[in-house]
Amino acid sequence: MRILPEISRTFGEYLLVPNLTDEDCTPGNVDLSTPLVRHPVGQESPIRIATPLVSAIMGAVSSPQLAIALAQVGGLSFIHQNQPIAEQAGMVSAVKKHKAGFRHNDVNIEPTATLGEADELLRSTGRQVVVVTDDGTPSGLFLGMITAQDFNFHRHQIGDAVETRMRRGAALVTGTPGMSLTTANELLWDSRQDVLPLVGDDGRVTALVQRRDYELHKQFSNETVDASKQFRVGAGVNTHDYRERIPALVDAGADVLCLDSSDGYSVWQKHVIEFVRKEYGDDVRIGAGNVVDARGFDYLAEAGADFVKVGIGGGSICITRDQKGIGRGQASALAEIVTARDAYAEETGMYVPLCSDGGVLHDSHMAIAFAFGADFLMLGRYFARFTESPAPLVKVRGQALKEYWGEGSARARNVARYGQGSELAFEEGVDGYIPFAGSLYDNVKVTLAKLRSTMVSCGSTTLRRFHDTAMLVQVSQQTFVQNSEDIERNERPTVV
Ligand code: MZP
Repeated sequence: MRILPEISRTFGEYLLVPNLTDEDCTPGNVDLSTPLVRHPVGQESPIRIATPLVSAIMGAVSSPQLAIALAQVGGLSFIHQNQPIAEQAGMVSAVKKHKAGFRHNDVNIEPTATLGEADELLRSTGRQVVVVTDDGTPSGLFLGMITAQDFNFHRHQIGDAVETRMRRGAALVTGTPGMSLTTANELLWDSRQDVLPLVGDDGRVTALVQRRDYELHKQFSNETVDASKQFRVGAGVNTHDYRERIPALVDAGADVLCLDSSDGYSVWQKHVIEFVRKEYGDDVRIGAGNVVDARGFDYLAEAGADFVKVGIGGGSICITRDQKGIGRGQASALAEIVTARDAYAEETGMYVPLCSDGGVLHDSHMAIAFAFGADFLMLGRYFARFTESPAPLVKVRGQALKEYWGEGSARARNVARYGQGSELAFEEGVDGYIPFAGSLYDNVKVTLAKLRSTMVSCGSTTLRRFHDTAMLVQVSQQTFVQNSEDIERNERPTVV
């Protein structure tokens, strides 16, 4: 038996102390891009992502819809593996088949086409666009074209969208199905609604898109979309059926794989990585984990993992620490493994990125994780709250909630990740609710603004420099006590 000399610490126990902010250090200059997979020191990673956030390999989190929304803001999803191989591969190919961005050549609608015809055409292309009409049918009054995601969002927010006539902004734009697309575009434009007509190279109006989606596309498409104009998507794999699952996922177009395990310091993970190298060389990239100390990192890095995932027991739905007594505070685990990663890079010339998985309860924790040296973060609760997650949206006493359940819960029964042999003898996760937060785009935008602002205060415009120069301080036990006492005694101002 050995007792580590340090206390197991989590993100909430630290604060950042600002560094000098100079003229060049502005939010607009902050570059959040990060390497996703291993690369020789001094060279670019073959896969970089513009936004250092990936979605958890969980049934409540990573669906094709969420994967597309996350790719549109520069991040990446890992489609979960707790489902039959064909279904998972189908989800991967659904993301790959989705037309990345808004390429106007995809849908050639004549400006003289009627709204009814435009609607038909857009629907037939399978694009995520719906036309909302007064009476729920394409033949009724035209109110605007919106993405399916937003349609669902409004439905849940204000009840049935059709009945309430979709109050988007102050005024509804009404037209008739016989109205020409050009006129409808002009109407929408004049109404100052958040919708833009998209004009092709030849000056023809070819589609209506949301202003924010268009801006997003312009901002991120280069980073997110590889030469084939498809969005990137990852997929979880396990140590049981990998001989069949991995080829199916590769065929479906998965850009990167990740071993999905609560304890990745095992010979089984090494076997899977060996299988990938033997079958595909470096053409298929695979991350491994989860581990919480340098021994685990070294083992997986040496086995050839393309990135290593850190974290045991820190997930918001996780009860592994109570059930099995296993785990480590996320900050402590990360601190030790970041040192191991940098030592490994120095010794071998190979940089193996670290993914910090779980334990992010507030946006500020993301900044702390990056200050500790994480290359990117895997998030479950954060993404499950959004419109685009596959988790059901429910109303409880008037409050909109999303269901969120752990992979080790009785609901998910993810035996490959949590089982003992072929069964789940006990649960390691809970099945609960989290407040619904709206669209992924709106939330990620605010989160990234916070992160950029923190980095500017700390005098950094890249994640690497942020880590290299960050100064962290531990908060005292008294701070926690005082905070909760203040809240209990109502000594904090309340929002009115
Ligand atoms: P969080 O972002 O909700 O805090 O944590 C998400 C992470 O929790 C996942 O990426 C996964 O590593 C872990 N997880 C998923 N299911 C369970 C469970 O049932 C779990 N215990 O711990």
